[in-house]
Amino acid sequence: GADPARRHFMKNSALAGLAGAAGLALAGCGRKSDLGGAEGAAGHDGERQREHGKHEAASDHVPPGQLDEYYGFWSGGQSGEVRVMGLPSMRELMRIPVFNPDFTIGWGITNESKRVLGANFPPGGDCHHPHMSQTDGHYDGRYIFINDKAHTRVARIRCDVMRTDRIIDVPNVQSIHGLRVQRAPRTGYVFANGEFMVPAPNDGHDLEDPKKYQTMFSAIDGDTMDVAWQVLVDGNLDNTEADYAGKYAISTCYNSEGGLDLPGTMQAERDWAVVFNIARIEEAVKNGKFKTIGDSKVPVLDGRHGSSFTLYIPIPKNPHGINASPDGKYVVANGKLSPTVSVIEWSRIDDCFAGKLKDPRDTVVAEPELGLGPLHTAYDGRGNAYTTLFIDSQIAKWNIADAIAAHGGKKVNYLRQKVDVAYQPGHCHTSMGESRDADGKWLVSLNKFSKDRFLPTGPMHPDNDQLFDISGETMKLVADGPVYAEPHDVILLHRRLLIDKVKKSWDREDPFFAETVAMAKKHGVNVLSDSKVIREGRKVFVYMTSAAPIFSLGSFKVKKGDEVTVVVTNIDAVEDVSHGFCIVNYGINMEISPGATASATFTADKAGVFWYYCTFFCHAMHMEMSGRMLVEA
Ligand code: CUK
Ligand code: CUA
Ligand code: CA
Repeated sequence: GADPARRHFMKNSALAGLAGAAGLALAGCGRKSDLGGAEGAAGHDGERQREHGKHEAASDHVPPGQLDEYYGFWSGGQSGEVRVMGLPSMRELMRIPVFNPDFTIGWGITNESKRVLGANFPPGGDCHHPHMSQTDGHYDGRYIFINDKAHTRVARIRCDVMRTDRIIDVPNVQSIHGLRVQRAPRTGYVFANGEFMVPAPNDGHDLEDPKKYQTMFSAIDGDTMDVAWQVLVDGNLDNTEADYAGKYAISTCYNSEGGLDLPGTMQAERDWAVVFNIARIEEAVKNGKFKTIGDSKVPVLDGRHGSSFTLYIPIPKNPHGINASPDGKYVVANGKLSPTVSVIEWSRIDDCFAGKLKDPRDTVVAEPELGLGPLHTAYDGRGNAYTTLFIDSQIAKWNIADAIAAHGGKKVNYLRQKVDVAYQPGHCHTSMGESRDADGKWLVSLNKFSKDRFLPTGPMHPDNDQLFDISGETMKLVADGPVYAEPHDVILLHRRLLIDKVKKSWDREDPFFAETVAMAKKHGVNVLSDSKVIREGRKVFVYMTSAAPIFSLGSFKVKKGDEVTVVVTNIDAVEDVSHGFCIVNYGINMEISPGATASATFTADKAGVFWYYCTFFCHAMHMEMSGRMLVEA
């Protein structure tokens, strides 16, 4: 366990930071939470722990040669990538470049990746929320969607090849933060929150008039990656979630005040969660009851207070995460500056939209007090919830039914356990926990601080993603996992969802490089067999194949100033024999895995002899897998 003195320091410094910045005192709650620590919970839960002390924590050890039982898809934060990990080993298996140029595979260099990234793509992205497509509340293994907070984009990753295949800009808003998928009947929509409020259109007018600032909730068609519709809201939008019936999406708002600085966002005792009525919105769009903004063709509806499309549920205070329980009954908004979470019952949202409930607050069926800084909640499928407490550096395990009973006046303790984490957790996530198949085996706590848990690495520390066994009555810490900045969220998926779907070589008909193959065809080139150099004015097309350990062209000649397109097709059908194609001093590298065609276009702006070589160690004679580009002055 952690040294109590150090934990105390961490808690106080986090509190001081918050209070100092905002000119607020949170001391009243602080005292209380000191009693609510792991030690403090002993009365009720200590007994339980002793009683069930025989339950040994499961091991994170996966013996050599054996496979992990779970896939984890980790957001890479401002690295812009998604990381594929195995669980329980927490071994990193692969990285999927999404918004980030990556020299490893030539992401941002190859023509195929530039078709995904778009022209003039920015230097990276800030991705927080990876979510897999679902069908009837079950993960379906098709796609993973992820947001880019830094450039207001949403990306789609194909699960069969684990590669990004679409990236879109979301119009009319600034910064996509919260992202979730429609669970039923299927995905369907990808729901995306616009976080920062700006004038609309944001064209240089109304700069100093915050009353004209606004943001919107967006629904993207996950099949076509078109923005289907947007709904204008009051306040800003933080995280979002969807129900299990396909009727609603719901987003938290921490800035109902419309504040422009930190104190400004903390004035109100309650902000809100806003519910979107999908059927009513679709109906209005169908009937043309929308406007468009500027050049954008996206239908925009007005969902501000008084609209029939939305419901504003008051939630204390600056709520952050919002998480639906896998039984399909509840959704929990996490209070952040309030020590509570608010349990909302979906069926009461039905009632409220039907006019049967007067007060939107009546949709809240419990508001358990858990500790300081509740941010996100996960579920085990056995009726328990696990909420991260950022300021307390803990996870609170609590029972949903007991919290509802307590809210109704019954004398029951809904708290099951509090465990210390190291330190300051953001999201936590359970195995299969965001689907009907929540299996309650593992929980990962994504801790923002690692402090003293790893060898020092300079002023910047890794995050610490801690693995807990939650299969028994009590949570048990199994492993610490250092990770590069700055994951926010993760999904943990049983391997059965993907293990037979993931391709081990590229299908020659794959759309990822179909445009390149079509170009070759127009040149009369069969990319599987031809080695050809074709000139069209100042444009030169160089076609070759790769088969360990040779490129089919040992050299090719161009003139200085030519626009050169090199197209390489890997005809090695052997699993795992990827080749690379790097031109020295030319900033070109691309990966060509079995069955793939890859291409890169550049200007031959330097005369001379430039060697190209293979960057993947593919063969005993890999060092010899090279050739020369001859650039005539
Ligand atoms: S957010 Cu980062 S800890 Cu972007 Cu889901 Cu809560
Ligand atoms: Cu091909 Cu190394
Ligand atoms: Ca607020």
